[in-house]
Amino acid sequence: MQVKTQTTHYEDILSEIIDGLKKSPKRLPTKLFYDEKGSQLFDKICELDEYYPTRTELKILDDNIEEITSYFGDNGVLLELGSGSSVKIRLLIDHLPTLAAYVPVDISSEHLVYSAECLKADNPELKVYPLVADYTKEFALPTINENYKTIDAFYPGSTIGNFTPEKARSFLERVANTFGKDSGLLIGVDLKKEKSILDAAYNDSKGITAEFNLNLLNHINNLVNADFDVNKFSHYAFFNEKYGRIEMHLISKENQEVKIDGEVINFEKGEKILTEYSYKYSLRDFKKLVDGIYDVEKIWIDDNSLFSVQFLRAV
Ligand code: AVI
Repeated sequence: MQVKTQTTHYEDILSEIIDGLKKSPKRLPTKLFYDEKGSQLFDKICELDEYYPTRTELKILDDNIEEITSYFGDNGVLLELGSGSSVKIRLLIDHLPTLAAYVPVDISSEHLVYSAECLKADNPELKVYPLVADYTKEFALPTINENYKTIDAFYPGSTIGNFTPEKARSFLERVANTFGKDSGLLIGVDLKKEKSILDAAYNDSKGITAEFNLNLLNHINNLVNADFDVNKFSHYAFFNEKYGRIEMHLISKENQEVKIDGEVINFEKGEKILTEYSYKYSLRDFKKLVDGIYDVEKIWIDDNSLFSVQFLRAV
């Protein structure tokens, strides 16, 4: 199994970090949650009682898998954007008997390679083309040495919610253009709901989400020669009803300065760094978001209307 890597350059990451910290309010790139440790912590989040999205999406997929996979093309390539949970993709693969190739795309190479190898071990016939890439930017499909007729993508977990609506729309536009008219996109979209359920999902009692949020600083220390002291920051997350989004921040516990590749950044006690948005949609708002890019062909939701899985077709 050959792994293709489309690297992001050190200078680009460094300037993304420094530019974000020079903004007011300060912010850091959400994608930097996912080093090896961050990916493991995210896996743990997915198993938490309070974090309903993963198990709800999985149940929707499981309950409707025959119908869902009937929307995929025969002899197709299946691309997974952010190859997180192998459970969900295994479910799809098991119900796509004519699948020509599976292309998992992820920014975290260790996690990607490990999951791809496990999948391959259980499905020796499956053609797997792992691609290490930042799919939030322009990326090229790896060369696929199989005959295939269609390309469909899978974008689970409501990761689309981690973009602002404007950026989500331009991202989906790029995906639709890359894979072409009539390509399908099976996407998980988290729905608006009671604030207490949302607040609890991002402030779990075991503190795993806090650890995940703080680990971003460790990752940056390792990545770009920075000296963040993780103990001097705390986790803060809440549902902002006005904007329909979870906001995750790190709060500086004291006045402090942090050096990043020679550059000094000052923090005041109580100052926040925005690390993540997680937008929640109504079905109507999401349809509006993709209007003119994708047709919404079918929507599946759970009995409590917590989460939706939608099959979109590029127009
Ligand atoms: C990956 N993404 C969809 C998760 C979310 O719910 O926005 C990331 C996450 N952040 C905190 N908990 C989970």
